[in-house]
Amino acid sequence: RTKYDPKVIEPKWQTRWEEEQIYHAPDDSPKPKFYHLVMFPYPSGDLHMGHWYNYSPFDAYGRFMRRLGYNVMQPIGFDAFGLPAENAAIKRGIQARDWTMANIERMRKQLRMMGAQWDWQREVVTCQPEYYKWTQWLFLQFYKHGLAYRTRAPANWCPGCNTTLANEQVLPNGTCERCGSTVIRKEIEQWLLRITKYAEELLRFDGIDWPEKTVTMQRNWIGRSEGAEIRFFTEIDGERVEIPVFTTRPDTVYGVTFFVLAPEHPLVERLTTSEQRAAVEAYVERTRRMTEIERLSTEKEKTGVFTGGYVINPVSGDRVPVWIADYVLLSYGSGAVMGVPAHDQRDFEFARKFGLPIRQVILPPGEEESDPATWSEAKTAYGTMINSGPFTGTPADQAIRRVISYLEEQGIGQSKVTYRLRDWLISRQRYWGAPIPIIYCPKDGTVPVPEDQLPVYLPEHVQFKPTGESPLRYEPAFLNTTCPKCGGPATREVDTMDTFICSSWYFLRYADPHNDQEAWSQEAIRRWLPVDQYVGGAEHATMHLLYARFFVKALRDMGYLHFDEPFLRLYHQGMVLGADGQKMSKSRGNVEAPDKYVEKYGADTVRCYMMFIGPFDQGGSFKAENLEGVWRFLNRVWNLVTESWVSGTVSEEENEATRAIERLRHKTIKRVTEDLHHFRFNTALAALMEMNNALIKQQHDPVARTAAYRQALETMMQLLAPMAPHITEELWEMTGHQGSIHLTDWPQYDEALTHDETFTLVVQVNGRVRERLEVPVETPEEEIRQLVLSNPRVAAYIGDASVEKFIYVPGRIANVVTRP
Ligand code: ANZ
Repeated sequence: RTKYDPKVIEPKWQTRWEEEQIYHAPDDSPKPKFYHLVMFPYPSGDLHMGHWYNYSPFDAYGRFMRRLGYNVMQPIGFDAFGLPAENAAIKRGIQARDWTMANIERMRKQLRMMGAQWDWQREVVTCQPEYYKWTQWLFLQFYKHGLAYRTRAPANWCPGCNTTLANEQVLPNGTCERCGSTVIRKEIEQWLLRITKYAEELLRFDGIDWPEKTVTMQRNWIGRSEGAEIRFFTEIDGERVEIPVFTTRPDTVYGVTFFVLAPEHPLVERLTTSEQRAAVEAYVERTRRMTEIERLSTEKEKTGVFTGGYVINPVSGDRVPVWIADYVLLSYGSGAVMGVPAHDQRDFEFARKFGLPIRQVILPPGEEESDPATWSEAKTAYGTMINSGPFTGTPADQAIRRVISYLEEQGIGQSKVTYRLRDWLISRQRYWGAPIPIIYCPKDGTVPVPEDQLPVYLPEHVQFKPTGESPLRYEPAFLNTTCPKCGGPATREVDTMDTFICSSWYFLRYADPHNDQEAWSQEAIRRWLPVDQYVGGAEHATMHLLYARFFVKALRDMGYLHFDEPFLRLYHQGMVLGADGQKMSKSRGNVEAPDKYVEKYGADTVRCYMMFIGPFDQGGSFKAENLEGVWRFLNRVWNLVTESWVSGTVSEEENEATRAIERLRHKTIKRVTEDLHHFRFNTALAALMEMNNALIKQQHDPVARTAAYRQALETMMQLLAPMAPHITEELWEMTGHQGSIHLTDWPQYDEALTHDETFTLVVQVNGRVRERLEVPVETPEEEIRQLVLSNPRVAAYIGDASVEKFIYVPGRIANVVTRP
């Protein structure tokens, strides 16, 4: 008998699998494809516990699908551009590229040690020119189709990282997602992608199976609002100036008692009177230092300043004062709000604070009109229009429609849909990213780099200067170039692209990773895409997962793709926590590195333990001592198979014992199959543990030398293989099988054999037959007794009498004898 030694068998099989390329998904397989994708890692240094927690069950699922007969493509790569590399380079005086490539090398080793079925032939590394050439090419396609544009726009500026951030990278408390600094607003020239063009389509999730929570998060992020635009107007220096507002409640238009502009609104300056100028300017300056999130906070006390100007309500004819206030955002709607304090809570608070009039114009059902001075909050419910001139009396269900018709007839407004989603700001004033392939020529202006001149190489060595500008500005060899149009001197764009661009298309590149003629061939894309199942963290709900959908839709419209949604089924893993139940973090001191445990127990134990922690989507605590339990389980499997495998002829006999073994086998196949289909890896393992224990119990019985027992051992190895690929492969070989266990067909079960065999128990009370019960064979006498005595009919015959004797003839009769 040999000892289970993962240190020997794991590297052995990893090498063999790679030599034989058994996990490569060939392009020309006749089997149905299954594109199985996991979010690729950022090469930050080492695979951490979270990677193991994510990848182990993911891999088990992919292996399961392969065994079910699919040509499974399970690629891996590295999301290799981004700030951490640049920050590490600055801190340590090394180059970002060297740091990144060294980390990738380490992580490749660790990914191999995991024993997952990665298709290494398809690896992509986003910071390599072979990849980012096509990232740049894609940018040019977006530019050509009017989906990329440059504008001077206020940006979220992180003073800590010295760069702009996308809205999605600013936390709800207004700080930078990466470094925690307070984000400020700053105006600079930047590139944006027109994701808003797809807002409407991005709200639909047709034909895809995504977690409801993620769908809701994306819907809220896109934030569709239906309402109207109403053009208020005024006269400035004898000129009629219109100021549109967006409102979801055009039915409240008679209740407007003031008007509010975002402090940055372009008309603020012209509307402000000289008496109010100093106060207005001070307020504008103060607002500039706040984030959108702080400004929108409903807890915050309302602030604002009167501009001295007035506008006319085009529906009621009322003249109302114009204020500025930070609760109105420039970037939403039209950056202006009609103040209806009676029916909007923020306006109500604002009016109360500044003593502005409040006028009720909506009567909610079942209420009487009342004096707003007695109210403690706005009446936001829909209702009948009152105090609204010719509209007075219009019922709630017609109010909005009628006001909008009127606006349209009069040419003073129309119905309008507004989205919270903003265009995607992709310029980063940083070095370690894909250069934006644009040239600025004093004569020809903005000129895209011709496609045949791609890639625009990112210099491998740069000097970092704390200027807040891209270090590329200080690299003359990069900066200075010639204009592709006129041949005159010109300069390159020095900003690089947000790394979320790289990850918005990597799943397309996996289908055709070595193509140096195009980003992908139609043939490859049609073969592999869309992704059948995507696994990754829920934290990507609004950025990566929204951007990738946008890319696919835009590229489809350009004619490069034939499908609408990138990821048909999405699955989020839970989070693996420290032993204390807290998130693992350096500051808590509860971080556990997986390598130590892989070293001690081997990858199979760590993999299985990860799956055993709890339901995959719920996460759970990593408790080092619990690895022992899994380690013992695998040892018991090892010992059982190596000790009780009978080579050569076995008995083909069939009897009670072999039939019980067969039922156990079919039952376990059924349980494990159903569990794996539903990502219930913990219960699948529990079923295998039970099977293993049952077989161990009979290891020295005569049944252990039967074909049924031997087949049970084989099935157990086959069912365990997706979770513990090395030990099962080794045992498979040791027990004389040809070829890899991972290429065998998934065991099938017979539904009839998954149920326990039963017999009809005749139940007598005082010798007379009173009941018949279907009972599983092998039910112990104690259970039979309980079953019989708790049966309602039997109980009725016993009545108040007490049971004197219980006689059981196994497999046939139970007789209850009572004493009156
Ligand atoms: C008048 C009104 C009366 C409003 C009323 C609401 C209730 P959602 O649903 O989020 O789209 N608004 C419009 N533009 C704004 C901006 N740039 N910054 C801050 N607030 C803005 O909200 C739409 C409502 O938010 C609009 O409808 C407007 O207030 C305000 F009883 O107009 B409402």
